[in-house]
Amino acid sequence: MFEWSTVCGARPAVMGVVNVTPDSFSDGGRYLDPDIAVAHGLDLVAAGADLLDVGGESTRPGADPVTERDELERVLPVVRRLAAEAGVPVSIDTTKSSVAAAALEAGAAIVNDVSAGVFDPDILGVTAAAGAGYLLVHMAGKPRTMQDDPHYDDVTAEVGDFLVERLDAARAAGIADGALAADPGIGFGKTVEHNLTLLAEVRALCERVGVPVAIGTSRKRFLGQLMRGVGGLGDDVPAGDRDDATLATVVWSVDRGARVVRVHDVRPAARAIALLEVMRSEAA
Ligand code: PMM
Repeated sequence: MFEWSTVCGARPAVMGVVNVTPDSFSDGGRYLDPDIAVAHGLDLVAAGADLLDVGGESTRPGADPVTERDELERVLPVVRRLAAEAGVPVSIDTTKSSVAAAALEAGAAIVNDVSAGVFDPDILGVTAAAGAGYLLVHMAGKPRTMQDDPHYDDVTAEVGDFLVERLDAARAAGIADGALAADPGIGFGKTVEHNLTLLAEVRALCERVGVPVAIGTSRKRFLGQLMRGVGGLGDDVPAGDRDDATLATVVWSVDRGARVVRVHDVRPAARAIALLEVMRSEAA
C-alpha cells in the first residue's frame, strides 16, 4: 500500500519529471530513447528527487492525444527500469486506465492523473486494486482547447470544489485516504491571473482539500509572461530559461504548505527545500 506520508510526511518532496514524449513544451524529444530517459531519471534522483514522474503523453496546451499503444511503448520500458533501479517511488503520468494498469504492473507506485479520473473513470478502480498512490489534478477542459479563454468566478473556490469532489470519487472507488494527493493544475485551463491567484492561495487550498497538495509550475508559460523584461530577459522567455522563476514558485508554494513540487530542474528545488526546513526549524 502506497502512503504519501512516506514521501512527503517528514518534509516536502521533489517530484522529478521524466517526459518520454516528442512534444512536451520544455523537454519534448530529449528523452524518447528509453536508455536516455532512464539515465535522466537516475540523474534526477542523484540531484535529490524524492520521486520520479514518467509521462508518455504531452499535456501542453494544444497537444494532440496519443494512442494507448504509443503511450505504452514509450513509458513501460522506462517505468520498469526506473522502478527497479531508482530507489524512489515512480509515478505514471497518464489519464488512461490501461496505461496506469500496465505501469503499476511494471513497478510504478503512483498514478498521476491530470484529468482526476474524468477522462477514464476506470483509472480509479485500477489504482485502488493495486494499492497505489493517486495524485489527481484539476484541468478545465482538454489539453487541445483548455487555454481557449478559460473563465472562473472564483478560481480557488472552484478548483477546491472540483478537487474535493474528485477526492470523494477516488475514496468511493476504494483508494485509501493516505494514498491520495491533489494538485490545482497550474496552467491547465488557466490564465496568468488564475495561476497567480491559485499560488497566492496555496495555503487555503491545502486546508480545503485535507490531503497533501502538489504544485507543478515548472517552466510553464505564465512564468515566461511574468518574467518579461526582468533582469535582461526578453519578451519571449523560452521554457529553458524559466528555471529561476520556477524555483521562486517552489519556495513560495512549499512555504505555504505544498507537500510535493513537480519540477524539471531538481537540484535547486531539493536544495532550497532543505534550506527552508533548516530555517523553519530555527524559526519554530
Ligand atoms: N503538469 C504537466 C504534466 N503533468 N502533473 C501534475 N500533477 N501537475 C502538473 O502541474 C503537471 C502534471 C505539464 O508539464 P510538462 O509538460 O512539463 O510535464
